[in-house]
Amino acid sequence: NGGGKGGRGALIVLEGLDRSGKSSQSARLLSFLEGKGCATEGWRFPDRDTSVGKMISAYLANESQLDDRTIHLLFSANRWEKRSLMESKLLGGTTLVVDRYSYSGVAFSAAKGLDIGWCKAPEVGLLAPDLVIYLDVQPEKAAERGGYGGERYERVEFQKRVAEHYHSLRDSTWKVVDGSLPMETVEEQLRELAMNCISECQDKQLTNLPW
Ligand code: NYM
Ligand code: MG
Repeated sequence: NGGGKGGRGALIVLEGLDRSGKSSQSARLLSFLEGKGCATEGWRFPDRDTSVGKMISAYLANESQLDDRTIHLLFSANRWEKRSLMESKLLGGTTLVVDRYSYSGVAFSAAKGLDIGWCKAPEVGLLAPDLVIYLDVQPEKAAERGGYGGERYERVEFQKRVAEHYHSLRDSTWKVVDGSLPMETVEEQLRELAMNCISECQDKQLTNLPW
């Protein structure tokens, strides 16, 4: 809780394949942090509520067709349109638990065959997370979890390529959590990682993605 000591909030990102448990775990983490009296908000990307987000949502639902580079830039724009709000929330002491971020942007587009450097470029200048929690689940296992929701990208062969690209993006801010463990075990690990991150980053400056 930055509040008491006047420190900034933490930018905590959850990443993983579709059906890796990110959304459930973000919700659980959020209510845990709120219960601790920590100023926290849950965010997600794509943020489907903005006008850019609505275009993304239609694309994912196969209701519109867009060129691969065009949709890539829309996903990025959807983060850019939230950057200043993100910064002011963090500086104001609110911790953000964010379901997907730039790593999804790069891993999913690169899995289509786009150049990784090209995919990273529009992300440069966005805020760097203090902690990235990667929920590691085998693509085959994820697919068994009640199936996919019928959106674009929700095919096991594609998800395997996404997983490879995620792997190549790992850096020192990443913590890999075994997402196939029981939900309560995963939840406990996330709580500890998040609490440590929040107390460690209070006096650290916000930085931009190092890409
Ligand atoms: N996705 C998500 C991307 O391809 N690029 C991005 O930048 C982001 C944030 O959108 N299959 C993909 C990953 C998912 C899909 O996300 C929708 P969700 O978390 O299912 O709403
Ligand atoms: Mg999904």
